[in-house]
Amino acid sequence: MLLGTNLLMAQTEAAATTGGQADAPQVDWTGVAYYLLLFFLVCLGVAVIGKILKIYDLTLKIQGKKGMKWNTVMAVICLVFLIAGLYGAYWSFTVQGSMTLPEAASEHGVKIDEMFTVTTVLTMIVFFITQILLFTFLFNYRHSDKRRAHFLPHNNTIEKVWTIAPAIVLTVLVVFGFFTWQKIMNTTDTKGDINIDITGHQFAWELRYPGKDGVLGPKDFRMVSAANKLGVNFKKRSSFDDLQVDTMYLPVNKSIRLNIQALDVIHSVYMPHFRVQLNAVPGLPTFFKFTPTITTAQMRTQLDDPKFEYLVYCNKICGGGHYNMQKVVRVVTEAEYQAWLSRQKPYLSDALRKELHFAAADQPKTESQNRLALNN
Ligand SMILES: [Cu+2]
Repeated sequence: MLLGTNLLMAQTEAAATTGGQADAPQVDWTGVAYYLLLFFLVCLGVAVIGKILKIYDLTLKIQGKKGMKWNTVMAVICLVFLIAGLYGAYWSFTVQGSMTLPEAASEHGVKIDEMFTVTTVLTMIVFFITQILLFTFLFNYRHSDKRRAHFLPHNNTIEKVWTIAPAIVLTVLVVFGFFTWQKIMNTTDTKGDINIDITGHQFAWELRYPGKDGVLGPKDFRMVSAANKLGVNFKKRSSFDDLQVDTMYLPVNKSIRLNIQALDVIHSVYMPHFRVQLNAVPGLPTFFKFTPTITTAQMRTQLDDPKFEYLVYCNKICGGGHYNMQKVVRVVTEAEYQAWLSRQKPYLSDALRKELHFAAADQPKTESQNRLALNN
């Protein structure tokens, strides 16, 4: 299921960037089956070796000799497990680690990455210390006839240490996270340089930009119709020049305020490169402010990938076509942004004009022309 979703995501990504070329990657099911078979084969091998050792042990006992030292066998297996596990951790860091996101392309993203790095480093230190101690203790203190176990019913010092140490570390992490979140969601300055409306519905994002007045017209859910998908209220003049756009263009180093809404179910605005994610909940307008710092062109050279695009995804499984909810986000210079903006079409389309009887002003003119024509 997960592999299937990844495949579809990859396909749409490829379609979005290359214009739907038929060279979409495919899941290598023979590969999955191969590794599954290999796993069962290894299990079978271990079981066979175990049985052989058991038979060897029994023959030794029949011959009146001392049996095998099973505790030593288990202790060695523990050591092997430790080394294989540590190598596995190293492998996943180098292989999966190289698949992580590139440098954060927004101001607050750097702070989020710092937090993530600190948490990862701390948990990794604890992981390596505890795993090494656990398995070497199992090996060192395996059963021996020469040694007697020491019974320790209770020790207050140990109890204090393993309660207080994690409590301090977790408090530091939580407080660090709290202050970072406060900085990101700073609500004293709620206005961005540019206000953008992003509305989720099954299964797409709709984008609305303010026109020349820089103000987005208000919306009213009772005005939602086929032509007025977002329910923009055209009783207000600020709605008239609003623009309907397909790609989210953002000027670099400008603060962007995303007004997030949903029309049907819960969606989630997800822009991983900018470290942005916030739910889009029907009836609960929210917003997220961020400042993009790296243009698409700069990121393309940084990653050495001429086809790279920032994307906005939906990060809630909102229905059957959820994977398809994505749009290209392009971070450009101010001049490029203005040039692009001047080419965008108004939200108030001809169909919408007709529906709202906006053509009323033109209508009599045409009628009178018709009459004139008839008279002639
Ligand atoms: Cu969605």
